Amino acid sequence: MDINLNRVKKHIETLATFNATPGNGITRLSFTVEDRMARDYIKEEMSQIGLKVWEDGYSNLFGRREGKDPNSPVIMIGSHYDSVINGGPLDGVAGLVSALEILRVFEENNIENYYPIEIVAMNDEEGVRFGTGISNSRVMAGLMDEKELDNAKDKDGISLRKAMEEYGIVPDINNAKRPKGSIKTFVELHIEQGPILERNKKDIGLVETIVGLDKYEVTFKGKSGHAGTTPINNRKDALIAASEFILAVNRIVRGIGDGTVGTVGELSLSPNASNVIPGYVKLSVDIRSTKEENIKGVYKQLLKEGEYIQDKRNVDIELIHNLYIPPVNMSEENIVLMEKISQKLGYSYLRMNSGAGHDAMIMAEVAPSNLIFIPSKDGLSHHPDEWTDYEDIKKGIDLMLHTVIELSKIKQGKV
Ligand code: HGY
Ligand code: MN
Ligand code: MN
Repeated sequence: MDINLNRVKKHIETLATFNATPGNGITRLSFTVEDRMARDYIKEEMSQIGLKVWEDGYSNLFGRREGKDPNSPVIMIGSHYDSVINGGPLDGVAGLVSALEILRVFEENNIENYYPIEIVAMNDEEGVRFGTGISNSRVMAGLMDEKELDNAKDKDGISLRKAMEEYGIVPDINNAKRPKGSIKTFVELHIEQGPILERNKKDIGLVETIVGLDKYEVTFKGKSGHAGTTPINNRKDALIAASEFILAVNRIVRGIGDGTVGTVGELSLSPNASNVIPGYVKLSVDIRSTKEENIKGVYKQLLKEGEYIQDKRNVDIELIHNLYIPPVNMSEENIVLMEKISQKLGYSYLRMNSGAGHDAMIMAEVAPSNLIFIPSKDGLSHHPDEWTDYEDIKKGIDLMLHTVIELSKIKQGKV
């Protein structure tokens, strides 16, 4: 029952070619031509494995291996294949190609599964294009409001709904919502995107908690004006106010401590001319912590800081919440199972938390969910040099294969 690493390599290398920035990392944003090319490739592979292939009302792509009991809840495996801008070839893709390989091995070895097994390929986990993210799993969990389809817009003002329609999908998020109890468990293999496994020389990370995530955008409305003739103490300089706010994010997060992190990753200003005082700035704030009170604490302090800077700089400041997901625990029962299997396979493992957000944190709302981490070289991710050695990917797939075999068996005595 061997994993075919050449197949896995081929998938990873081929998917990397569906890329808007060849030569500068991977850029494959949601509902773009690169997304379409990757999706067609994944569909083809699913059909070749003999899976039933379909898309739901939100464009989630599924490949189903029927179970002995087709009406029982499904074991769902998979990940996302969209990327950040100039990212790496494995974020999300490693989990998706692992799922494809696992069902290929099931097929080749005619492994029996009582519960149906579904691969899900998701294309809007990162949220880079529309600013929210993990939307595929939020729709399945019934956690996406219809309004988001029209409110979420990309930098050209194209709404999520319009982009989906141009992509060939008439969105129907009710159709995509999975009935309670219809998913038995969700398991996702993912690169760690951090240095812990490599530093501790461990093969596998068994995630216990995924950090909570708070994403908001902040706008600064000042007044543009002539850079030469406007006296320095008579300005409403939006960029000065934004700069003080950005430093405050870092100071407040450090003050909260406890592993809390905060990032301002996006910033746009207008009119963006060297001889004009910036009249408008918009920036993103991304706060993460394993403790909800830390995330809320940062938000509370930033609201106060915004009021202070607003008065001091005479610039209107507004914080607009885009997305909030509380910290979530993975299934302990499945972690214990994976510990046993790792021991049997002779793979070293570490229980750990995830500082990155994943679809598994949403799927945990509807079913026991788990994340299997594999090491990231130099802990690097969201970067062109993101990498995991194929031997390490193989160990992760091996663990996941045996875990899915166990999970898809009917428990003795239960029919
Ligand atoms: O942002 C994250 O944590 C994930 O990579 N989307
Ligand atoms: Mn990811
Ligand atoms: Mn990512």
